[in-house]
Amino acid sequence: MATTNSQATDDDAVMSDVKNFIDGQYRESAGARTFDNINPCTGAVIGRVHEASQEDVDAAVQAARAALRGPWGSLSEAQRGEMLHAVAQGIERRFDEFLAAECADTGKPRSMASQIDIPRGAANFRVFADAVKNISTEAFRTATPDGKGAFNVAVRKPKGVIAVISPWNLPLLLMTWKVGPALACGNTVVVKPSEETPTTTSLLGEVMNEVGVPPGVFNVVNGFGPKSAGEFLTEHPGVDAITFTGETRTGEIITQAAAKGLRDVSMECGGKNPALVFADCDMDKAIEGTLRSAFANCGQVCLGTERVFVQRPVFDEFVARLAREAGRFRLGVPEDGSTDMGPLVSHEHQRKVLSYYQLAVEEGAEVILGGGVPEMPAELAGGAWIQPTIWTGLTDDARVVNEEIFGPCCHIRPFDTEDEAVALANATPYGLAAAIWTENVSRALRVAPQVDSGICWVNSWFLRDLRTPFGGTRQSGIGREGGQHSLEFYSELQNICIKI
Ligand code: NAD
Ligand code: 6OD
Repeated sequence: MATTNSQATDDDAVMSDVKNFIDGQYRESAGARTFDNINPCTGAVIGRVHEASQEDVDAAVQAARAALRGPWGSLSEAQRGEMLHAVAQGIERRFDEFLAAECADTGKPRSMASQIDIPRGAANFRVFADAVKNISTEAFRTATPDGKGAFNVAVRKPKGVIAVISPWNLPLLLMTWKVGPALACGNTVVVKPSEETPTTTSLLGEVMNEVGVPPGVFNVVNGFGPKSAGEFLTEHPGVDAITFTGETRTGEIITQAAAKGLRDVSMECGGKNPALVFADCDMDKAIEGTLRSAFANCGQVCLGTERVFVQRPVFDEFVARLAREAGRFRLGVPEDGSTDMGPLVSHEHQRKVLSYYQLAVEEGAEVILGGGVPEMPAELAGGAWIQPTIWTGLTDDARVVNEEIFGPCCHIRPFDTEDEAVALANATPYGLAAAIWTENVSRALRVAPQVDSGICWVNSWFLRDLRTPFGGTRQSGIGREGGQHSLEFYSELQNICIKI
């Protein structure tokens, strides 16, 4: 057992050796199983990951349970808050390591990870460490028959051991988005990061140790979903609540697991998000915003736009400009400062996205841009590269305009009236995010509440304030996180009634 993740050498190449982090110690898998960590830019093996067995998951849950009763449980909110501020500083101190690990696992441009992923990893601890100090609970003075009365005071307590199941698209950001508030509320956590991108979650264990977070408060088990660490953890009776980010289908399976023992769930799932571009928009802003919302992170953002509806008078101009700008994207490796877009996360995901590119053609799309695999230099030929792609001309019932693809692509369709735009936006079983582009404030105020989504941006996209409610309607999820909503999910209210 070790307190740091070590490096394994293989044929003289230095590779990362990503272990489970249990009770403050890095541990190899009790089942001695490992799997490869692949760099999506090249297809090369860059490390090995120790796959947690049932025994490892049991040990992690047990450590988390014991830590609830240990020194962690006796800290005040302010003391926990100080420690979480120290965790944020620890991430910043080791910024370059987190950045390199995140880029190696995902292939995303450094420019993006250094401005969004890693800073948000730190901010997710700071914001909730402070928020927990500022949330009040209710109190009531109650009449009683003897005339003396009673006081009712609600107190907030940790929920217990929280299982955090996180995806691969924004690994550190989305994992800490849950771990930050969970720890701020006094819980302990067992995290199962995505098998595709385990490194930054594992590295966070070192920071926890460096700043003195007690052993067992933060645990990491690596592995896959079904019949692996994900299932072992979500089925574990020692887990009190489950917070999940990932595909809707996985969310359904985990919700069923959580039903055993009536454990609470927070589900942040998929989307098929619309953008509504009105003729009265600022076209430069709408183009710039849609370029980001459709193609940032190679289209692998749950909030991303895959359905664009453009009012007919500006439809041709919008399509031409978006295609011209997206056609200029430079695909490349994270370290190259001129890279606009990296690869998809894996060959498996590339196969899925390419199957939709093929389907779009079969369903009768006009391919305005892309539609296949780009030519890359020989040293990148093994990577999961994909072209940014734009379609028009599909019917409203086409699978490509109804199913989440999670790639750098969008379908653009014209509309005439506001009512038609709202109906089109809502014609989906999902309800995560939407963007409206208009310079008419009255229109924005009229349309936004009619769109069935957890978040609706007007003249912006992915503009985040961590105090605001975040989550989706319908198949995009259950519950809200962010600000006091996170604190509500990660804590239990107890009413104490005191008879005078
Ligand atoms: P995924 O559902 O395949 O995997 C997410 C996590 O769940 C991984 O850690 C995986 O190992 C684990 N998992 C899979 N099957 C499991 C099982 N049976 N039991 C327990 N754990 C299991 O999702 P992904 O491919 O990693 O991420 C992409 C998806 O996530 C997209 O659908 C995207 O829209 C969604 N997403 C949603 C949000 C949001 O905030 N709503 C944010 C990011 C991503
Ligand atoms: O910004 C966030 O807090 C958040 N949960 C973003 C989700 C992005 C989805 O890919």
